[in-house]
Amino acid sequence: MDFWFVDDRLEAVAGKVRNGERLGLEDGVILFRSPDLIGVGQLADAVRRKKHGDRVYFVVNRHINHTNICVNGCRFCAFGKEPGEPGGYVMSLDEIEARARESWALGISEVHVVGGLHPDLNLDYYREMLTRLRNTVPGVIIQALTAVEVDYLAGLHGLELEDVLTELRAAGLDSLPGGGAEVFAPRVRESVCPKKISGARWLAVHETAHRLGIRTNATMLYGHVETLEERVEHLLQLRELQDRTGGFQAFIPLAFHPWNTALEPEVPAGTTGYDDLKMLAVARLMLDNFDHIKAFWVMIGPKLAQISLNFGVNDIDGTVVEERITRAAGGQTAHGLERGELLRLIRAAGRVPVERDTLYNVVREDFA
Ligand code: V47
Repeated sequence: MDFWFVDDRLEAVAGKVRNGERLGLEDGVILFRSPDLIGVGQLADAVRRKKHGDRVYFVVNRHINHTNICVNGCRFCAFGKEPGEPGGYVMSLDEIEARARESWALGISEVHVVGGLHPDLNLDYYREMLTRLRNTVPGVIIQALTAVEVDYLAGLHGLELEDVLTELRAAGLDSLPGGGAEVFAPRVRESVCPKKISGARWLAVHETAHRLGIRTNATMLYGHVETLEERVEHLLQLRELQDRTGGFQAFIPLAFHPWNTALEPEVPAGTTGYDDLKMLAVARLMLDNFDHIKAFWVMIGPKLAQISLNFGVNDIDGTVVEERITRAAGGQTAHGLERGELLRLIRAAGRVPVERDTLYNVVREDFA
């Protein structure tokens, strides 16, 4: 593996990458601090190519954000509304079913359901939601409820995490999305989401899911008050859990959108393209035991998501449709992308598109 660096400090990290040695905290910080974006990208791309060759995954999916009512009041979130606050909504189960049915015609293989912590929505509501989705779109994988929502249901009913997850799975849940991880460092959580479960609890929910055979994703919300060291520590904690369970499928960095949030005065601007690519590349290098690094085009734009295919990324998520969290915080990207557009982006990067389901089973790869 030949690399060409502008920043000589990358040589030591490159030596480890060449030998397949694990990177540590210091390496991660060197990578983040280096101005040599192309150098870091070369390293990440080499790792990506070894794992996936030319294949780039995407999914035909739809998001459903069933309620924005939330008792957590996270300062980075423009989507959530306090109970009783104007603008709060809850979708009826009929509405949720209708949304899933409408997308069924487009050939979705995944529905992704995430919402706020609504004090009146209990396990019965979620059981019925999942059962109705399972019956409405049979065969479609249901990726629903973040660790934060699972923990909330456990608290509401005085149940163990294992019991809640077992009930949800029996009703139709296949996989947990990666939301709610934010940045694990207690200092950061205290500042941006003081009411949210701790990083340790988020990891415990995922560990329990993995033990039950439920595959999950992991995220990190970056570009607000966190330090580069805190970003790397977050990645190391994910890597450590993955060493023990192997239950994570993909890591997805989420680019903070400050608009309309309580953090906007403190963090008035969004992430830069440079930081977005660096974040994805460093994740690819640190998370050596994760199969997939996914660029969420809704947050970084389809063009940068396409470029990120040269920076360690092997998955550009999906058609998405109707994701409301980013839009509430000022996101300007389209409401969804067609399958044909995802194919075009991947092919124009010289790669081979592979349509997958949530669990990375191949749905289709023989595109004309
Ligand atoms: O948990 C909230 C984040 C997450 C903002 O698992 C924000 O495949 C940016 O987790 N700016 C929900 N981000 C979305 C999510 C997700 C998305 C795509 C794929 C997957 C997956 C998971 O969005 C929240 C929070 O971390 N978020 N507010 C904001 N202002």
